[in-house]
Amino acid sequence: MKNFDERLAELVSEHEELLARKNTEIYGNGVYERFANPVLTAGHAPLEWRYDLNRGTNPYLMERIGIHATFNSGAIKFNGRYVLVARVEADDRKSFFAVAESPNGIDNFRFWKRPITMPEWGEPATNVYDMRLTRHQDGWIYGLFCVERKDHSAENDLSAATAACGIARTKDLIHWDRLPDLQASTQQRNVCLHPEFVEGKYALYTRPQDGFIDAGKGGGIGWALVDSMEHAVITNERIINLRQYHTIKESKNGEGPHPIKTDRGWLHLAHGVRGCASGLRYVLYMYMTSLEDPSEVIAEPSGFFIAPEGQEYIGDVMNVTFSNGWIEDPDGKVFIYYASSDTRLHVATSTVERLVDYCLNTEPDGLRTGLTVERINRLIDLNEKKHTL
Ligand code: M1P
Repeated sequence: MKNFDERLAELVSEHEELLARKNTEIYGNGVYERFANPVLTAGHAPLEWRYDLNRGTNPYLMERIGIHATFNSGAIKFNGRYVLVARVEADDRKSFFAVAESPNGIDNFRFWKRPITMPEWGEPATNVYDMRLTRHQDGWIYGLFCVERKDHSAENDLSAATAACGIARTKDLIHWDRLPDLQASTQQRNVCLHPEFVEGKYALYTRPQDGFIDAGKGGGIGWALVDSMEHAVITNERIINLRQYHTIKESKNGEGPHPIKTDRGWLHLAHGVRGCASGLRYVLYMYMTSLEDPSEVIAEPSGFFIAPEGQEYIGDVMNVTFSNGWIEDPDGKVFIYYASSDTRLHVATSTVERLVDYCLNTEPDGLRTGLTVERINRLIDLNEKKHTL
């Protein structure tokens, strides 16, 4: 075994090499580009979070706190930097939030010194995760996230839990004011705050669910207007983006980050889930809503936008792509942060113009195989005409 000093020097240099690693574009399908390396991995967690670096108390330089995943991250441009609020998960299965920033959005992400100390509200959470960040018209940056607690009505079922939407707000991403959890008649996960007031109220994308895992009767992505974020109560909720049989969102779906405003409508990124022999498969899809009424769907391309590829299939929870963060630059470039298999975070890049083209010019799901073949034939006909021109 190497001595303390040799091992420490090696750890520090390997860590720095990982953090400084350049990312390169590897694939483009016209809609977006994918990159060679994940932007955040468990290995990005600072050594000070994991090791007691003191020779006297840790002579073997053992890892004292294991971090095994950094994934589903909220994202925001903050002080000119690309900033993520990542879900970091320790080996004990508890996830927490931590801020990482990069100068260019595609590599060199580094965590801030300490994870976020999120104040508790009500019964302390067993787990918190998947923060959606919204810089709201009211001047605050809001973080909405899932709060998991033990389901006390089922004491003998050790996996029974409840999901609620936690709400906090900040100006600096360090100090957070915790507000009361969203009051709703169902469990809620994947709740996201729209950035503008609608009819003078705060607008929420919701995901009502019957149980902790099952969306059940909860038919899809919901929409609710609330008077205040200091006491957010859902009194009226309607489903605006439905789950449907034999689609990529047959079992569940959920809003990703808050939508991006364009001159053709609001661009939405969401995840869809279906069941198959290997379990649940999570993919990303897009849809657009109207500028006049952000709850009215005006376009939804068929199928998935991003699905796991290669190493992305493998991880703590297999066959999952999930996103709760993207950043739009002033020049229209979009950085889409998506996680794979609840293990690591990647980036894909596109532009507002291309994403609008994708949404408005990709046909919706015809919901039966014959229509898919018809669509392909129409495209072949179009291409034949082009060759005879
Ligand atoms: O494990 C896949 C995802 O499962 C949940 O998403 P949903 O509520 O739509 O099922 C979340 O726990 C998410 O964090 C996780 O990535």
